[in-house]
Amino acid sequence: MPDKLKLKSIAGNLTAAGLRIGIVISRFNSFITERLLEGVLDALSRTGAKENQIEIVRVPGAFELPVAAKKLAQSHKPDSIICIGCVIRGETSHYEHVTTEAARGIQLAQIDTGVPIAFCVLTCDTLEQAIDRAGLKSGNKGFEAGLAAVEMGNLSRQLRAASPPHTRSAAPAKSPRSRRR
Ligand code: INI
Repeated sequence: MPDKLKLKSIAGNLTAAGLRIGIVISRFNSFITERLLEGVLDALSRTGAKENQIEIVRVPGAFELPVAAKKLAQSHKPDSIICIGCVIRGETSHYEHVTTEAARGIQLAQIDTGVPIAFCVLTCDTLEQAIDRAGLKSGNKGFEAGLAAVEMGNLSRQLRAASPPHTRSAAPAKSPRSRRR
C-alpha cells in the first residue's frame, strides 16, 4: 500500500452501552435454544448491557423467526437483533424447508429493515451435535451471536453518523477568493 494514503476504516466496537437489543427465540428444541439464550445473555452482560436494553420475543419454531424479527425491527427499531433456533435433521425433508426458509427469511428481514440480525440457528444432524454447540464441546454459539449483535449494532450507528470519504478533507479547503490572492 502506498505510504501517503492514510485510510480510515470503520468497525463496530464490543461495548453494549446504550444499545437496544432484541432477541427472538424459538420454543422448538427449547432444551437447546434456552442454553443458546444463556450464551447470548452472557455476551450481552459482559459487554455492558443492562436488563432494560434487552427485549425477548418467543415464537413456536425456527420457521417463525423471520416474520417476528422483521416486525420487531420495524416496530421497536432496536440497534440489532439475535434470532435463536435449533433445527435437528429428521427422517423427512421438513428439516431442509425449515432451515432454508429460516436462513433466507432472516437474511431478507435484515436487508429489508436495515437492522442487523445475528443468525443463531443451529442446524444439526443429531441432538448430540446441538448439545456440543450449545455450550458443551464447541463453546456456546449463542455467545458468538451476542458479540456479533453488539459489534453490528455499533457499526450500524457509526455508518449512520459517518460522512462519506469524499466529503472529508484533512485540511479545510481554501475559499476561491483566498486562492486567487
Ligand atoms: N422447528 C424448529 O425450530 N426446529 C426443528 O427441528 C423443527 N422440526 O424438525 O420440525 C421445527 N419445526 C417447526 C417449524 O419451525 C414451525 O414451527 C412449524 O412448521 C409451524 O409453522
